[in-house]
Amino acid sequence: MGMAQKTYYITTPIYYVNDKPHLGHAYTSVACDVLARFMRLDGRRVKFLTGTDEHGQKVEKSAANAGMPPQQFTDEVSEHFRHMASVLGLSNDDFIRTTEPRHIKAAQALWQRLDAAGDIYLGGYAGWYSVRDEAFYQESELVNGKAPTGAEVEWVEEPSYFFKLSAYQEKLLKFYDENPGAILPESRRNEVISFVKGGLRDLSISRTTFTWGIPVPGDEKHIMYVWLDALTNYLTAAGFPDTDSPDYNSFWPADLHMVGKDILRFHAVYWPAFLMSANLPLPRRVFAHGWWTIEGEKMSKSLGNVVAPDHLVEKYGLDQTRYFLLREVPFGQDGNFSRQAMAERINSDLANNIGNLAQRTLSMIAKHCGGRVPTPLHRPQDNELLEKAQVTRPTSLDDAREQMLRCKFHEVLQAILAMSSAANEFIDREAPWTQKKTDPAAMEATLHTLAEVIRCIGIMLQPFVPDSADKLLNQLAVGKDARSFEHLKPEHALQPGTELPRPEGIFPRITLEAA
Ligand code: ME8
Repeated sequence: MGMAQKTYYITTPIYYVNDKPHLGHAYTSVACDVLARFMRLDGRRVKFLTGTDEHGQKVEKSAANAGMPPQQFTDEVSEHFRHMASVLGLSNDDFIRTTEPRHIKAAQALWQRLDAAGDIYLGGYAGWYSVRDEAFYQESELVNGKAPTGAEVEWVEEPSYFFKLSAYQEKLLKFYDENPGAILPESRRNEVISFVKGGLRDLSISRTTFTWGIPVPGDEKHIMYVWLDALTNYLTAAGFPDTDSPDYNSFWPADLHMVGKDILRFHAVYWPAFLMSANLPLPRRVFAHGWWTIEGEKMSKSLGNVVAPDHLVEKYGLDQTRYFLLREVPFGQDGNFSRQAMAERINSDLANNIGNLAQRTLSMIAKHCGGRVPTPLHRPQDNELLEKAQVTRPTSLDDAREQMLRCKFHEVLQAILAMSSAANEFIDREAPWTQKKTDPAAMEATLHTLAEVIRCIGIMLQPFVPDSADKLLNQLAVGKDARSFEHLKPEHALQPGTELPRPEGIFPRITLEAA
């Protein structure tokens, strides 16, 4: 029996085009990129999707404010998100826009499935709506006349189709119960469960008071509620409604929908209910990450403290930015961005720890080993350190994989840093600068072991800091085809005598004044 290659389908939220990309969008996208790269290096066939959410009242209003027809407006603004993807070095395989024909077709096909299941009926909506949240609210949910998120609400009364969400309460609770890993982190999962236990009302899924959306099949006076439209993007990109297509068969259901905590309810309640109604498999996991503030303040246009991804990358470097975002805050918790924290993190982890290890080792090899990979001796102390470094012992790579599947980025990074610290202690203990005079063979052995640890660190760092890891591995003359996790194994160790390029610094220090 042939083993089919394992696949991994991961998605970012599709971002609203009313706004320019900022640190928050960059965060979600970088986290997904790291996972996508990790899974590829681990031998999986990956589909990594991102894109833009272009319909609805919020986007229509932004277009009107910009004095442009909505299509032209979305064409322009969605480019900012494509640009963000390239600035952040994202390895996305697709970029979806909800105004594309493939998506309109998929959203209408999903509607028809819900309808065929008997879950759609025509009624009238009278209640509160927040354009900023694109969400309906109960009178009882309002706080001082505003949405619980603080957004303005307006009174809406219009004919509307409804989805029988109330019929899915028990089925959803059963699903959460049977799939404890379907919503992470656990605290968020508990919030979702208590929300659903509190009772579900049928959901208004069409609008009639504006036109910027996907027409409801068979009743074109209605356009689809933007969240029903938007959530379908994940299916569209997997080839839906063609459920016989190779893409659909390889990639649906998605392995992970990564979202911010603000939009968990849509992904963990509405989306699985729609899919159950349509008789389609449910995504394996939704992870809701935390919220960033800037120097202790909420990010907002009025405060003028919105951090643009371009700016971060230009000022601190791409890899430094990516590293900071995933290392600074345990993933799932809220975080605070400050220039000081950024500078400290870059210096302590990248420059002083990993950078210093590479610098010391590679410059000694250049000077004292003729610029070639030195000869190992396999002493007990070498083996002990390499045991730690090579994530070859099945448990360690399994650990990293398990941590990544559960989005514990900071734990994987901590493990890599611990290897680097152990190697720095080894170099101090062995003192190759002394061995050079007393026992040159021991010096060579020490440097070989260190270079080998750096090779493993370089391989493991690739998903997080791809450009720097590439440079690091280039300096060790590791071939491009010898960098997957499979190559962590000792049989792929650096070959003595291999000529190495001239070393150069990879992780520069930054001063706080420059931050
Ligand atoms: O909600 N901290 O799009 P959106 C962390 N179109 N993450 C943040 C953040 C912050 N301060 N600000 C934004 C939408 N984000 C819908 C999604 S999906 C079918 C439709 C991130 O442009 C976070 O991922 O408002 C959040 O969920 C997302 O941007 C919201 O992006």
